[in-house]
Amino acid sequence: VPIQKITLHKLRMQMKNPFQTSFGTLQNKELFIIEIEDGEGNHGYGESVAFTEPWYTEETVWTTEHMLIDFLIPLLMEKPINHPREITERFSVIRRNNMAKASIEGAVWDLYAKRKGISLSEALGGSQQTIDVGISLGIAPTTEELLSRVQEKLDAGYKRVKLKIKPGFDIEPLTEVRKKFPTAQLMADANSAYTLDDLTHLKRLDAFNLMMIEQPLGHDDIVDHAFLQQAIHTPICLDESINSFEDARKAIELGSCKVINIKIGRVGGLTEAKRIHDYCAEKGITVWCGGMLEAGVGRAHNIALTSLPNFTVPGDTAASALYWDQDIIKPEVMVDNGEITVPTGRGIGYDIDHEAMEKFTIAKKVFEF
Ligand code: OSB
Ligand code: MG
Repeated sequence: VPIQKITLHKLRMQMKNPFQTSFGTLQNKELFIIEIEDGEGNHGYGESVAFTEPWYTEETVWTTEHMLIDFLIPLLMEKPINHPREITERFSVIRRNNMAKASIEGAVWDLYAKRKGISLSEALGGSQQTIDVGISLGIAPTTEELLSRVQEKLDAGYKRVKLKIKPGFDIEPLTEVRKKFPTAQLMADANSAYTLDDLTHLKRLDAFNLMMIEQPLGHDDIVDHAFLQQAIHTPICLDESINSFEDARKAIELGSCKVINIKIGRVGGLTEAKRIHDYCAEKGITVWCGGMLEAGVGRAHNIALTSLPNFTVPGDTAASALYWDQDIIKPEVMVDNGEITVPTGRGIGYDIDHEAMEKFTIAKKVFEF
């Protein structure tokens, strides 16, 4: 894969609705679109997913920029690569910084697929032509407000509703939502808001017939989660705790979860994400694709990944219009009756809306080779 030019487009985009989790509220998103050109007219695109503050993982927009400029771009350019799957190993001399790694790895995968004239889905080995879509709802100001948001999303066809919970916003909203929607596919995500001291409290969540509870305990824990999984019936899904294939293998071996939320950025790229997917298929562990409130390029990568056969549970990658007044891809991501049609065009299968991208760009850096 020849690389002649790399452009880092730094964007600032305002979210349509502030997104509240157990650790804070997100209103503005800053991100990098990484554009890689082969000098033969092909452009590959990747998106960075770290937030401006390190509350989800330790990475930020700033550390992403530092890693890309000072380490990852020089490493990528050190010697040629024949296939994007070689990048994971090339980058392994850099500890962690998975979101920075994934942002540029994704751009190379897109470029690779475009050069071959195939879709990113096909390049990854995807087999699903349509994927099921769920929605992640932030913590709402009131239970009434939450109920109306759930109603709206179920009416729109979303196949699964995930509610963000935290101590003080859990039993009551879950009781009300379950009462009003007795058969809805429902789950909860705590983003590490509890500890084993809350064991009795967490056992009460079994009453709500949830598909799973996501990351109830420590962001870096797999031991306490294994204990908790023994004590509750609701399947545990790990998000923050799984940052690599090795993390997944160990969590599965310990019995820390029955489900894994795979995020491309969190695990360091598409190659590692696929490896976890394949391993989970072998071990009978359910996987689904999480979201990081992405703009269109990141959304497109999630869709391509989700086309792999073991993504059997609706993911968090919803329609562009739920997040943005204007997205940076054409067409934007559309959800029809709770499904997204996996694009069949070259690479990510969506065109960049250059005008929109320019509008949101706050800085740009170009590297020519
Ligand atoms: O824990 O999955 C999470 C958003 C930001 C940070 C972490 C998470 C989330 C979501 C929303 O749940 C995912 C999305 O809609 O893109
Ligand atoms: Mg989560």
